[in-house]
Amino acid sequence: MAGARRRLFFALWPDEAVRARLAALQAELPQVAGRWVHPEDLHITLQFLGPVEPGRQACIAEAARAVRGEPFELEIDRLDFWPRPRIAWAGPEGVPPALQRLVEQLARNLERCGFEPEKRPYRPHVTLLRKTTPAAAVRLPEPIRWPVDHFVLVESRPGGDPPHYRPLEGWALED
Ligand code: 2AM
Repeated sequence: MAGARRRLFFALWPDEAVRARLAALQAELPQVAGRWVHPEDLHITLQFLGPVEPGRQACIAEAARAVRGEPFELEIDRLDFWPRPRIAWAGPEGVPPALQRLVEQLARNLERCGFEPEKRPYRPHVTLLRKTTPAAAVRLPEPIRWPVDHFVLVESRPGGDPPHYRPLEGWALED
């Protein structure tokens, strides 16, 4: 039997301290309308894979294992809104070079498993609120420092009660 497909994506997963600060930011958001992302679901997507057949998962794990990365720090200093997905998000003003290299390596390695690389420029962000109303961007007075030393493969299980995302496996970023 083929088995069920799982909806997967690669992500940066915050530690408890960073998660608490991101959740505190949700509480301070000026937008009131919308659907909050559950604090345990807060993350930064590296690459979205979509529904994946069980037979492709070994290739995906190998693509992650082959990444040669390095630890880096993210400075979450911007709160912004995108009108088309209608989300409020927090993220870094720019993309740290080590993060850009990580995303590019992962995309290149995943091509061997049949995943098309994303054509749009990579915009790291933590979605805080969905289906929300327009709001102006603000710079956070106290940026959130997020030390990144690993990345994870996450399963998305929409429907039912949150949390919807579950990390399945992680890989260290080593010097
Ligand atoms: P979002 O937070 O900006 O909505 C799991 O669904 C994660 O993958 C979310 O972080 C979501 O981004 C992202 N995602 C969902 N569908 C996507 C798609 N088609 N392309 C790229 N990223 C997607």
